[in-house]
Amino acid sequence: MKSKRRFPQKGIAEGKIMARILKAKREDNDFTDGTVFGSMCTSPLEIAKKVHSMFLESNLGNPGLYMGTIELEREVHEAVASLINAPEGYEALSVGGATEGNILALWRARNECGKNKVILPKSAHFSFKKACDLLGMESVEIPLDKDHLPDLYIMEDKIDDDTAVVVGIAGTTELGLVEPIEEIAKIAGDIHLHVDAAFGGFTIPFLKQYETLPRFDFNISGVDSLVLDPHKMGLSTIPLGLYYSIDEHPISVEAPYLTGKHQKTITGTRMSASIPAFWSVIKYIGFEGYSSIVESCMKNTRVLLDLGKSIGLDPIVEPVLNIVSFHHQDPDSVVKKMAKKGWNISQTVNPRGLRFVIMPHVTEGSIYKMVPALEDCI
Ligand code: 0PR
Repeated sequence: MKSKRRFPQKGIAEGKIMARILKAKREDNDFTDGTVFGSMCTSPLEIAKKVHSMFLESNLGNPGLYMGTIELEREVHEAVASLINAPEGYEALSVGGATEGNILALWRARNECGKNKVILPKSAHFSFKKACDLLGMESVEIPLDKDHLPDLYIMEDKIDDDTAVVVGIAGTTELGLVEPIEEIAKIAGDIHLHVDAAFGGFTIPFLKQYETLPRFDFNISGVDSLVLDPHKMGLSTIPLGLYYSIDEHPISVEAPYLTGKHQKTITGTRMSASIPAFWSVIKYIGFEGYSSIVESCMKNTRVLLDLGKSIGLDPIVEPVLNIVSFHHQDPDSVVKKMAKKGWNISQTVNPRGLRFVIMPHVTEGSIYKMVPALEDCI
């Protein structure tokens, strides 16, 4: 049988290539029309895109060749450390996103104590399933209470001598809830406590009512590691997650022929352009810029909450962060119908419902346009 040769034999003109590339680009969502309500990522700030494109060759897997990027990384780590109250002697690693950060946290916790159990609220992101499978760890699922927060009595009961790590979430994927990390820390005692702040890490610190929200970061004694994602509410380019630990961890692999000599992240050659990009975002808008963007997302969240109620939808919880989810028995069909009308929304599983992430690209105007379509589909 003649083999199908898909690999181009001869080069073609740039014009032809760009025509195909532009077609593909047009077929992608680019967030500008405000139709995407199902994404935790958004359009990075223009300055981030510009800077990102200047660092395409940087590879912090071999840091000695990229001293400029390394310095910006150090400054990013320091700035974010102060945002999340990381203690003196902390260790920070730039990773590909919270999935890699969560895997790293479980890997380190397991190797530190030689134990195998992961205490995981039912609300945890599916990246922990990947982590447990990869690491051969056993997850013990903690059910949620009537407020959709982990049942702390059951959590306390399930923690035993084989427990390696307890997980708490600051900004749950489905409902945007901030779990009671302080109480979880008390229950966890000396056991490694890892906080997944992928979404909440760049939202909670900027909220006006920050002081009244449950604390989630290294301010709480007992938090050992934490991840947060610049490529979500950090408003920067994909891919970038930040992993923090209260101290330097000995786990590393020798990389004798590279300039760094050791690697601590899971990936070897790794994204690096996102670091200068994120550096430029935090310098460009600062704490005040983030606060006003987050507050505007919260205002729009309340707009959708009220409009949703006005068409008969029942919110699963009162939103704490910029995610609104409404009860619905058949979210799958609504998601499909909405997609046909050009709206991307998402769904929750626990409990079943419709989920809307109110990122900065979602405007009040786009909410007012989307809701009539939603009313037709529910
Ligand atoms: N932890 C939490 C709490 C999360 O919400 C997510 C991702 C992760 C960890 C994993 O983060 P990475 O995917 O960055 O490694 N939550 C979103 C989700 O899976 C990610 C997402 C982003 C989905 C953009 C869709 C999208 O268009 O739902």
